[in-house]
Amino acid sequence: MKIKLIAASNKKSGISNFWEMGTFAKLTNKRYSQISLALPTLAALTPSGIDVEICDENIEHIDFDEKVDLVGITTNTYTVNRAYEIADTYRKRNVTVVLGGIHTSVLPEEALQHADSVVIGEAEEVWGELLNDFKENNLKKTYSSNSKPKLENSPIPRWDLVKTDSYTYHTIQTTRGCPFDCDFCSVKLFFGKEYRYKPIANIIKEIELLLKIKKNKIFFFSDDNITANKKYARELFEALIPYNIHWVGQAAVDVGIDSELLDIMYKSGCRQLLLGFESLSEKNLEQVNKPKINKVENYSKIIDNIHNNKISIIGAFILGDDSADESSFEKIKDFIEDNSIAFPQITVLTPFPGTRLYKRLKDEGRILNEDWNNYSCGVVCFKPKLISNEALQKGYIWLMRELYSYKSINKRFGSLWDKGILVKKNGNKRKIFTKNGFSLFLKSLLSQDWESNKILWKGLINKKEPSLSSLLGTISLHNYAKKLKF
Ligand code: B12
Ligand code: SF4
Repeated sequence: MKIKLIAASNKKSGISNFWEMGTFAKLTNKRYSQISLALPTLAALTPSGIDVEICDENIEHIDFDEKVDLVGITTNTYTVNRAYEIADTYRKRNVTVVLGGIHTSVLPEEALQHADSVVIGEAEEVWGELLNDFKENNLKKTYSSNSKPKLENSPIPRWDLVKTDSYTYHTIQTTRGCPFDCDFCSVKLFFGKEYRYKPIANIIKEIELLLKIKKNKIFFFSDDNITANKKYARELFEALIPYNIHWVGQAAVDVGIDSELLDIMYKSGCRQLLLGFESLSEKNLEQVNKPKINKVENYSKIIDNIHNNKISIIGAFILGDDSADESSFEKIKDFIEDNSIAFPQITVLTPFPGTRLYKRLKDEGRILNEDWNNYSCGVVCFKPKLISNEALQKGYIWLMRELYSYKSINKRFGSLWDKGILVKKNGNKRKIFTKNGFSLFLKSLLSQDWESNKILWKGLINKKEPSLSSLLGTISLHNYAKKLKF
């Protein structure tokens, strides 16, 4: 029996979003940032004796003519339309299709219009049963486990089947679940409140394996909140120290109050943290149920503390909450610049199906658009409360242009550079970018507006310099890159 596990391409879903990090991958001479962990995880759960193949449409074409018995496709909301197209193509060829992942778990009825079977929730406890049923020609429409799988016995993902050379990051998941319960988040809904851990010894084995496959690659910890349990986090970070890796991870902002933990994080190789600031309005943080961890009055102190530990920040802010008005965009811009947040991750509030946010907006008749291709966090799909949807869309584009203008980047990076956050403690330059990567990276940041994005992509693909003069400000990127001595 042969199984093919597929991730649908973002681009073919109509998404061109900086936060897919495709441009970043180009800068590191890779084709994409990282593989969807679902694929090597499912491959590892597949009993030996079954032939498994992994195909990520973000880095390769799908060979629909290849002979396979079963196709499994992973889904997020923003790629699900393309996943359905792939599923339909296979089914026309009489290949059995199984769908799984965060989107189809919430909308299995929608998914069943395109699949023979849908796995609802995590696959660990049902994938084996599904394969058995398939062999016996007795496939059920849906599979779901009664409990959240324990991660103690999780097999190491099948990295031998992944084309790791095509990705910027080695990706690892150490925990699942989140003790918090934010209104807009799919994670809590899917992985649950109980925080589950992989044993640290297993994570270390996985790191050793990945380092054998490729040294000097940055690690991306795909945990939603890697420091939710400080004791576990500390143990994990201490165990990482001897491996001399660099890593990027995601945490709640409360990580910034614990200087001792930040120090171990730096020593363990943490160089960048994605933090969900979400909003500068206490009222809104309360409405989205995030007031316990996010205290706006502490934000600047937290940021300084993290910077003092030589860790840079990807700061996530959401536009369009119920307290957002015309003045919100400028306030966020000023805050980000004043606090030197290197990589602002600005998103439009997006009512992902299944979340409390979706239900509330649906009940209030405020959902404007349910074409899942638009659920990329850059398109307004709902009616905001205090401003029009057009004003929100315009405000988003304005803010992205401002923050990724040369002037703003220069201000933020210049200040980080002066504080020494862009260098290692021992004085060496960070090796995150390839030699000419940094200037390309800045260009990609500058291309955040939708029109010039197209020009930039064309320019990169043809390896020609696109004209960015309207965006560059006074000093050229070349000079900027030189200042950074790459
Ligand atoms: C790593 C990551 C990324 C990476 C990309 C990884 C990739 N190649 O897909 C990056 C950083 C690029 C990224 C970007 C974005 N992301 Co993201 N990301 C994640 C994150 C943190 C981890 C994913 C992961 O590795 N999970 C671990 C695996 C093992 O879990 P899993 O995929 O759910 O798989 C299990 C089950 O679902 C099931 N399963 C899954 N697929 C299948 C298939 C079959 C056949 C079967 C049987 C079972 C099955 O089995 C698996 C094992 O139990 C998740 C949050 C999370 N915890 O999952 C968000 C998440 C997927 N991202 C999300 C979002 C919104 C985005 C952005 C839009 C954010 C933005 N600011 O722009 C962008 C999208 C850009 C783009 N166009 O791609 C949302 C998606 C919500 C939704 N409903 O779709 C999530 C859930 C985060 C959240 N807070 O809600 N992301
Ligand atoms: S803290 Fe992060 S992962 Fe947890 S529920 Fe809130 S947004 Fe989701």
